[in-house]
Amino acid sequence: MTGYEVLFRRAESNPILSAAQWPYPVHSVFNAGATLLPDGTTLLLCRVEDRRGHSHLCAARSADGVGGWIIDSEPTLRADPENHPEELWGIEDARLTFVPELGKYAVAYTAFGKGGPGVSLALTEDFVRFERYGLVMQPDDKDAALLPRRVDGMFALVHRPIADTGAHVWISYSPDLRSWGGHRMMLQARRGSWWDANKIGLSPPLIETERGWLMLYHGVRHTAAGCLYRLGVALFDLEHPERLLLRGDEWIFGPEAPYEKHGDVAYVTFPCGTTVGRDGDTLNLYYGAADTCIAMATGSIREILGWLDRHGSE
Ligand code: BMA
Repeated sequence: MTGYEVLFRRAESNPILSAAQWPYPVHSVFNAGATLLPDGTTLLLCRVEDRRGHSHLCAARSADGVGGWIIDSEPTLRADPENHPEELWGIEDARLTFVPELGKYAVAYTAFGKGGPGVSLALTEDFVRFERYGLVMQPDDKDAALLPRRVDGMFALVHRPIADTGAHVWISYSPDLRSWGGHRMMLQARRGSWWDANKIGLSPPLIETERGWLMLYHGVRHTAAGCLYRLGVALFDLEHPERLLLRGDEWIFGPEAPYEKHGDVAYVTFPCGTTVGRDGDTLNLYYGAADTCIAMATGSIREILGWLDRHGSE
């Protein structure tokens, strides 16, 4: 009990996925992208780390999004360093967006190679075969997700480049998913003692609501003991997504449970995906816990927007 409003309730069966369940030897599973398939199945595209320290992506499917996971018997999407040298040290942290115009899912992921982490894009219809677009944002850049539809005729990608001034969230536009421009800063890391000072990044893909694009973002607090990864919320204009409408002052979710406080990287809650329930309001949040396992928490879009009205400013 902290006295603060609870916006996300953890699943009782947390962590819902961990290395022990994997059909082949893996070290850890975390930071999963999420989507709903046409038949209502929840698909998580999990980051799986092996004992070399390299990551690949592996799909897990569940009828109710909580249990009964059926995990691909081998890696679903592997790094391909021969054709994509930027993937030499693995691929990480997928964000999934279904794009109705294309009838395909866009997978935005971190490609890790000698130049540092960069943003790569792939399209898939079935999570079996993938059409790779390669690196679309040069290093150092990560935490990217495509918007589900064009804005003013252009595809839009939210991402997080690192600059001398800090790590802020940007948006870029493209007519064809290959050439990117129109770069605009969307959300700036705060300064000083704020929970989201100096380094922030997009967490799951933006969620389209009647009131705007809802962004859940992570703030990284650097402390003498290490980093704290927590979640905040902001709202952006539907037709001008670089235009900030409201930003919450406090974080709304952070490491509290034992599996979030203990693991390879302690005190990390790192969501890369959400699914929305049939009621159009229930938000299932899938997050990596302590870079070790995958957990889930449930909230309400309406409640988050209500909280933002009370705790948000421009
Ligand atoms: C970030 C990313 C995530 C990771 C987090 C905590 O920079 O690399 O993949 O979960 O750090 O270690």
